[in-house]
Amino acid sequence: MGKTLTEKILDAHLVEGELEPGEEIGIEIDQVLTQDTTGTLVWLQFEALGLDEVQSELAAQYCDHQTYQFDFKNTDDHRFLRSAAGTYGAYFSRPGNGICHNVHRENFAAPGKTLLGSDSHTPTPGGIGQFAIGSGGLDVAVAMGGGAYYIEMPEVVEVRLEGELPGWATAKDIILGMLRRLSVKGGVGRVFEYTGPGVETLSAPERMTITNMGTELGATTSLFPTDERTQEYLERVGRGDEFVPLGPDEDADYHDSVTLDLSELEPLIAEPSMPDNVVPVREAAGTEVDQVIIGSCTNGAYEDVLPAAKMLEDRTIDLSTEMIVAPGSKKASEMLAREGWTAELMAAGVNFSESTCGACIGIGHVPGSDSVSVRTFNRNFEGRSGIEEDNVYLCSPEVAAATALTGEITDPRDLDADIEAPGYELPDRYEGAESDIITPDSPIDDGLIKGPNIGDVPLKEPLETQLEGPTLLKMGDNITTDHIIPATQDILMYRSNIPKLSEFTLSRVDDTFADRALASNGGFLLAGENYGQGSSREHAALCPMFLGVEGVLAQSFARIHRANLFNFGLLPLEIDPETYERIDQGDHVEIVDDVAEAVRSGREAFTVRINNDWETTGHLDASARERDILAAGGKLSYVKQQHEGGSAAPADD
Ligand code: MIC
Ligand code: SF4
Repeated sequence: MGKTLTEKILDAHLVEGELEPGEEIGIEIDQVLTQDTTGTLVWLQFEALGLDEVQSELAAQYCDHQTYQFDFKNTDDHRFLRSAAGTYGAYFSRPGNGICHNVHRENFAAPGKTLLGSDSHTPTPGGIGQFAIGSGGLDVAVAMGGGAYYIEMPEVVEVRLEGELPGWATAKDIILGMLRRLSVKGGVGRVFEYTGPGVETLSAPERMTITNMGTELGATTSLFPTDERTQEYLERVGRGDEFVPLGPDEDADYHDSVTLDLSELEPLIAEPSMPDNVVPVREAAGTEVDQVIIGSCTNGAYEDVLPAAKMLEDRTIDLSTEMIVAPGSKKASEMLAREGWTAELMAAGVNFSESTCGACIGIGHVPGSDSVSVRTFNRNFEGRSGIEEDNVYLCSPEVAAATALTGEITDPRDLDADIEAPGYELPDRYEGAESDIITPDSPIDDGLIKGPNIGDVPLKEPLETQLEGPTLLKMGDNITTDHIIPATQDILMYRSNIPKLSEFTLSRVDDTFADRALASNGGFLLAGENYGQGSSREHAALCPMFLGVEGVLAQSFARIHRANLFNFGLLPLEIDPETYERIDQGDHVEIVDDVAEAVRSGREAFTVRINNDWETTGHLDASARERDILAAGGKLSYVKQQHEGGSAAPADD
């Protein structure tokens, strides 16, 4: 039986385990990326591990999330990151140079290589055949130190693309169509491999819109084969020599297969407040819109802004609607400016932002109260835009531009006949100043520069024998990391100061949580399905740990967050729906038996006693390595122990 492309790349990087779905495998990581809001912990952990030089082929540090530097703490973080990149040997992309995924794909992403990034949209270059995965920062620190990355071997699912996109349908509609079909849980434990005749109809950047937003399906990653379209892209970014032909065997054995006929697609839109709340645009048409934004790592590239610019050329946007364009990279900004498109957009009434994540996480351009915002982003989780009861819709740049023209959600097919579908066009060459990437050998920094807000990473004691405490909070399904540790400006500046950041833990669900958790000296979180979906931010595990939370009982966990819980020594137990229903907030939870011993010995079923009254079972689905990490009180302690035990490379190696 032939191999999938996933199996081929993983096979070439395998250092431990077998490529059997569900089995834990260790893979070698060629490239790592990190960004400003997760990167500070990455480097603090790299330092705490006693490592002194980047060991992976390439490491890149981006400053993209909080580039407005509203507070000196953000600026200090950026200076610290530059000093860390300089000290340890990573590339440094200066604040404002663009979103990590956009800058990485332009400069470093390479087919056939593995990439690990402390950002959940790291899978973006899957569109050019790179096996790219998002993870918590500690896993990135270890991989950067030369250690393997461990994951459960995912099921590989074929997504067969037939036909060709009609007129106004775009790559964004392909991934929105997938979300409509499969939901935000549809990709958990899976890799989506795109195949079929429809693949060659899509350019590399279009493919990267799809792989970027595969994260919203919960997928481990998404992957396209490479072909002339990949080569064309690599040549235009000036790295044609990095092209490698890659694809699955003809008789590859997929776990499952989904077929999507591109010719049947139409413009789609995700309604508030979940990326899978997708309907055809025509069903939402007519809704009045206050704000339109084109940008983000999904649809902020040069090729994404261009169609909107063409649609708005010599026209003006609706007077009651504001429109902002935030190009994904400074190079895209520069190219749009040099070609005159920035001026066209400005003349149409559009405002430009620097290249940043910004509005995607509620930093700038926060929607007004009781207003509607239409964005080309990938996430519209409630409150993520910076206002609690927001109404954020997600769509393609074409739908966004049509909407800005009319002031209401508009299917571009209903625009005046003189506005034609602009199509999708790559520049002949991606050209711009190169001065915003500082190379590892640059003599700028040697030695870490820490401002007063940059603290240490707290460590947890080894797992105790007795675990008991109250159910501190009962939550529903699909709780996101934006609920656990929001990313808005007021909070984001504390990403390097865990004691302070912890005060905001779960504040969007219950603002008394942090105080109650600290006062209770231990306790548990209770949640429904897909707990911790969304971002890779390890703060969502680290802060509850700092507040004394000992474990999470949930019906299921999102992949990256589950790994982060192990990494910070929190016990993740799966419970069934009846148990979830029966336990109330405040109920006393006791894990019966010697927990540390049971974890170490491989026990899967744990007896959980509630209120000293009734018992149920919680399941721990964990590899031997994950159990050791948990028992040690988290991965930092575990790796240090191993390191002290004589291993030269970081422990996981
Ligand atoms: C996001 O899109 O939620 C973020 C902000 O990029 C996060 C990273 C973070 O929390 O810093 C992610 O996707 O991992
Ligand atoms: Fe930035 Fe938004 Fe992309 Fe996250 S999803 S990397 S916040 S643009």
